[in-house]
Amino acid sequence: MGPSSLRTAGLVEALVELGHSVADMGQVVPVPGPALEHPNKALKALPAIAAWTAALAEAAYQISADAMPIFLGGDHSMSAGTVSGIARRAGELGKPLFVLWLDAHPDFHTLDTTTSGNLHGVPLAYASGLSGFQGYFPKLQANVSPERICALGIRSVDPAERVALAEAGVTVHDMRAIDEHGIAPLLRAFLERVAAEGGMLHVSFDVDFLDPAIAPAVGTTVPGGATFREAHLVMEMLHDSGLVTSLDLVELNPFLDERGRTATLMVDLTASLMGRRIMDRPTRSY
Ligand code: HAR
Ligand code: MN
Ligand code: MN
Ligand code: MN
Repeated sequence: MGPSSLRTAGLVEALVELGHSVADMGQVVPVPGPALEHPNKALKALPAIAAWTAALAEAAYQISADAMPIFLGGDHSMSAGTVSGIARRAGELGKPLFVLWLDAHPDFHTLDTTTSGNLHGVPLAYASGLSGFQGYFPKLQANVSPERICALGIRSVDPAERVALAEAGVTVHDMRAIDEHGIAPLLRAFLERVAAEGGMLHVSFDVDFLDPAIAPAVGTTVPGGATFREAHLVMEMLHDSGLVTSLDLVELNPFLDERGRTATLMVDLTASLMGRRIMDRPTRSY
């Protein structure tokens, strides 16, 4: 339902109004695989997520040949597919891939360490090439180097994730760092690294990056998230950088929304990333 709600909130129209040519590719169709037994009995919907990962990785690889894909979700487990597919494309182009992970959570569990068994908690670890996915998720054709990942807005981390993030060398800017330094210098330093290496940049935007007061339509709200202005500033800086080559919009659950305000905000934030300026923003009542 998340993609439908982003469409209804006018995502395509907003991008067209900014002068972009947009093709709505519709729904990716996963091909279900066999049932999979895993020693971690908590894992939920493992065969379905593995099938989605394969289908989305292929779609991401194909579409990124000549367009900037925007992947609409849906559960954040979808980024196992999108990021790995984009990593394959980057490898073929000989460019380093960077990932900006905008989220309350780092989603850095392996199949062995997740205790909730919710596979939206694992995509970044899978796409980073961490072990423990072999035989269950599709074999990775390319991964993102963890030192090229910046997780921004983090405020809910499980103990196993904390250890794995440090070992892998992921840059984590939690909300305390944002409070203390401001979000702009943290993002700017990362963007300078991407530019210096001539990299591609995938942005994975989980709705729960935002404060629940402005974005209630997500199943895993965590207090103390990014404000309206922090989020728009991130998007505006990303636009000005000219570095973003692919985007995920994930975890939107319209059943939890209030009069579509979260969907509308996600569309407006995407418009900022794609070039809309404050002075051109439509008048809205919030
Ligand atoms: N770390 C917790 C778990 O694995 C919570 C994960 C929540 N993740 C998302 N996406 N909603 O960020 O269960
Ligand atoms: Mn989810
Ligand atoms: Mn997430
Ligand atoms: Mn999250």
